[in-house]
Amino acid sequence: MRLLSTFLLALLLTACDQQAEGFFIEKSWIREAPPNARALAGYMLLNNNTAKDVTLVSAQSDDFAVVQFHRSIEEDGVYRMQHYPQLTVAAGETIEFKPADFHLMLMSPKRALTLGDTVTVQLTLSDKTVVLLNIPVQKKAP
Ligand SMILES: [Cu+2]
Repeated sequence: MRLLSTFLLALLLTACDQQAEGFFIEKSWIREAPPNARALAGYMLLNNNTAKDVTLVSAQSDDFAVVQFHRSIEEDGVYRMQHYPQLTVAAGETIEFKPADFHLMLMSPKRALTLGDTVTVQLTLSDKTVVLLNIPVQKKAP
């Protein structure tokens, strides 16, 4: 029994290792906004478990006119948003997009998006790799 448990644990660890390899994005969500909102915010966790920096050079979606990388910065109690034309996730690092911090700024929606809808966002990396995300519209983080 002990041997079996060890074996299962080893299998489990192997599975986790495989899942954690490379560059991957998880926990993505778009915050639900009123129907007349001119912009929505998207959040996610970018994991770079590779030995090389990964740079995002663009984002786009058929559901929005423009998608940008932004970061909310507080200065003297006032939040403003900084636009990042591109964003680098250093080797071995993670960047968390979360409220009041980095976010995907999804501007000028082309359709009304409500709770439970899914938005496809295409991220392009500097090496031309395209990452497709299907991001759910939710009230809060998954
Ligand atoms: Cu923004």
